[in-house]
Amino acid sequence: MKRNSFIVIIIVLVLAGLLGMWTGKFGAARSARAAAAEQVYVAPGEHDKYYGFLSGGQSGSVFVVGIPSGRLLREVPVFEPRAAYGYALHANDPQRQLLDRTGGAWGDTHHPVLSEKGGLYDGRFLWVNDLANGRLARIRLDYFETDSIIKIPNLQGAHGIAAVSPDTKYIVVNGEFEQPADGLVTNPAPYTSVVAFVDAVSMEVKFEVEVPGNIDIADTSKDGRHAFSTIYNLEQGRDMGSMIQFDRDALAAIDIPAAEAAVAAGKGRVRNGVPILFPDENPGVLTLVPVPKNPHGVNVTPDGRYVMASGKLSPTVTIVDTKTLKIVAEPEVGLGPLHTTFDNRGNAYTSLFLDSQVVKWNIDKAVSGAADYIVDRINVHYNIGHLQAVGGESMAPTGDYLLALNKLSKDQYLPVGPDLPENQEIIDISGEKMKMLASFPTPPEPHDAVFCPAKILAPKVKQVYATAGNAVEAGKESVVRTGPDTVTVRMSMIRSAYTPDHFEVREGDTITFTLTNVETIRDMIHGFALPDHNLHVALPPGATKTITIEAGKPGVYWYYCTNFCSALHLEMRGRMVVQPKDSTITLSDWKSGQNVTGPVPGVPSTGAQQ
Ligand code: RUQ
Ligand code: CUA
Ligand code: CA
Repeated sequence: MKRNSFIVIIIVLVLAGLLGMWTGKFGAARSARAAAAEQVYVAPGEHDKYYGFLSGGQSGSVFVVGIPSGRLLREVPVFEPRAAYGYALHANDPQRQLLDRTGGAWGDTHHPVLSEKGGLYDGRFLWVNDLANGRLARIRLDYFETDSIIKIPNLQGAHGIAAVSPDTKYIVVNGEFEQPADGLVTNPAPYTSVVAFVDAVSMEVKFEVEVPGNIDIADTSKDGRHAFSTIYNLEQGRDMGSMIQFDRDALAAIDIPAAEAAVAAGKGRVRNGVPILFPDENPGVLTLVPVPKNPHGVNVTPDGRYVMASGKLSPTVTIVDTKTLKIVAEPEVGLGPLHTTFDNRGNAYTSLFLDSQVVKWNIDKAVSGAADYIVDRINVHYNIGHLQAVGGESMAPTGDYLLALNKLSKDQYLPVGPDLPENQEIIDISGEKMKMLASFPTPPEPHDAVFCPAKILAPKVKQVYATAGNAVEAGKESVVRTGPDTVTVRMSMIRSAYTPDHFEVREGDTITFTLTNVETIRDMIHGFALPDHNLHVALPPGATKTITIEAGKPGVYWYYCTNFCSALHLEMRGRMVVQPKDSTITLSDWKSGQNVTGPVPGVPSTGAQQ
């Protein structure tokens, strides 16, 4: 009996011990998860600390996410039509025509770049490139709206872009795909590329500098002196095998004031309206620093002292002094280094594509030759391309969060077909060791990101559109026949009605709409969708849009509001009646209901449907 109870006590004690160990371990794991969750949790009604701008890659857009939550706040359409925003949808839309004229209604956006004042983000503009069609776009951040798109002449494959610090004098755009130096296909000489310097305000290409070989990624020194680019095909090869012959390619440094002086002195050879400077005719404009092998990312430290070229095919990062353009160190960091970003404590973070890691290393230690420059490594999922720490591209990194933009997500999300979402991971870099906090999926395919403090940008964002010169005023709407087969419709939209809510036209007519959302309250959007006319306009409060369409086949077409705006949203619709050409029915005025046209067929010379 005694012995039995002794055994029972032992068993109970052992079980209790095991349970304690198990709950302790589980509890620790759970509290680590809870702590990570806490760091990225933004409670309902609260706001993120930063705006994150992620390029949309082959989506042709820019994704705006909140950091640290990773919540998608907005997609800004740039090079592709987006029905939801009524953006560049209809063939007669000026924005659509601009896209068609400059290269097509799709794009491949890679590098979002923010405007700077004194080396700090000022929240005015964001630029993004279209690699595929050689374009540069600007988004004005008071409206989060694309306001300029240009095609860059004499250049193919607009890849790396950067704002010239500290005051965004130019946006530099690198042409990745080499071309015959004179632009003629008959020229058999080795192909070259150009770096284009685009005026950030006028969006004009001011000049270009020829670079022997190709140019990949861009950054600029913090003092406005140099534009840096990596060259991975110094061999000037025309196939992959010949692009990986040399042990060293180059970091190209363009002296901006020297280039400006040469252009001012008429040294540029003008092609397609842009002066091109050729380095052999303009010594001092271009310096090539030999760096190992097929380098990729190029990044200037926040203090402006160093520019770093990430090795890609070499496990090293090459650190170059921005004043002397001399290599000061070449630390090994891991396999497949692609891009580097920075915190505010003298550390660099390099993405390792092949190792699927972020490596943190100390810049001063690496430069001084100390053996212990590697501080930490963290696994990411998987095959990271860019990485970006908050403020890492400016002179004021914040050292709190880093975003890893991974190329593959494999097992990270529920399968949604053979094609998986891209995986973005938020890492806490505030401590000595990096801490994985959270991940979020995005559509394809963010290449790069940049972050702007909410306290800088949020106050600049407009609540409503400024009234355009051609805006329709409430009470002054009209339907006017301006010619035998042309009609203009000036229409206002407000909860929960269109004015006019019906009008008649004739088959064969061309109709020009001017639509104004006369709401004065932020977020009160009305849509205007017209069935079977490929027409959708979404108008934020105060906005006006003009669009011309063909009347189309005879019929009754209900235009309706696409944004759920009020309890009477479903009732917010109206009729466009298209009478057959040979109909004997007269058209009636939308206001009075009186017949105002002459006998049909034929149209009145004036005055119909005033
Ligand atoms: S670069 S592939 Cu941003 Cu790494 Cu375009
Ligand atoms: Cu207006 Cu729905
Ligand atoms: Ca090479």
